[in-house]
Amino acid sequence: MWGLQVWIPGRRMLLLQAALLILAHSSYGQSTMAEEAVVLQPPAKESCPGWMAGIPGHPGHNGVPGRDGRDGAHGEKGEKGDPGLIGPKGDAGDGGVTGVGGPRGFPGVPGRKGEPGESAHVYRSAFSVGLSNKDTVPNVPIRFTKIFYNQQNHYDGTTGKFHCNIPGLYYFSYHITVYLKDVKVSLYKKDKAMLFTYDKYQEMDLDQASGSVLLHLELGDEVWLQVYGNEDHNGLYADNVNDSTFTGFLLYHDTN
Ligand SMILES: *[C@@H]1O[C@H](CO)[C@@H](O)[C@H](O)[C@H]1NC(C)=O
Ligand SMILES: [Ca+2]
Repeated sequence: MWGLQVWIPGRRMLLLQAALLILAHSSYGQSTMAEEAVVLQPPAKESCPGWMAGIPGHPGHNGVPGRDGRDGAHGEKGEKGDPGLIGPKGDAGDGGVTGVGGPRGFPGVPGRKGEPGESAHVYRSAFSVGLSNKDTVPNVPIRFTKIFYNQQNHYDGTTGKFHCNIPGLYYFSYHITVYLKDVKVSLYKKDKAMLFTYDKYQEMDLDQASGSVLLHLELGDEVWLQVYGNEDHNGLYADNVNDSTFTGFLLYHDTN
């Protein structure tokens, strides 16, 4: 084509190029067909000139998997791992041996004065009384109206009886001046004579009769002095300078 390229003025040159282009294209197509035929042919065999190409066979089946290989050699020792979690708390250990006693400490500061206790007042019971006149009546409680001590008022001057407000052990005593007549006197507890005292009066004289006793009293028990017998044994006497007294007090209160 390039060899035919000569100078042709104007429109004629274009027409000639188109014709040549068509001719070249058809020639190329024939050449391609010839090449495909050649590819299908197996290599030529010199000894068998009349041999013809057959149909290609199918691909073979996959083979059976091979056996496992031998174990590999041991690898290198790995790096040390991270520390594990903290375990649970262990059991308490046995008690230690008692240590040696320490030195004596310094004396402490004295404490404050305590409040007054109530018991000291509650457990008080005492009386001491005397005759105010010599006109005592027999067979009834003797009324001692001369008061030496009767802070708790457990002795009743109007009845002549001591009234137990605190159960416990009590001490009682009496000192009687005897004048003009004999004296028979008893100490009573709950309407029962517990203690007896007798003094025989001597004429133109002045006698004393006395007695003392410990008695356990329950709450509400009453104790008093009383003349037993008749008017002949009613020689109790008292004046400004000769007393007849009756005394009692709590020795121990019950603790139960
Ligand atoms: C009482 O005692 C006094 C002595 O202190 C005596 O003088 C007086 O006579 C006594 N009373 C009686 C009634 O004896
Ligand atoms: Ca006597």
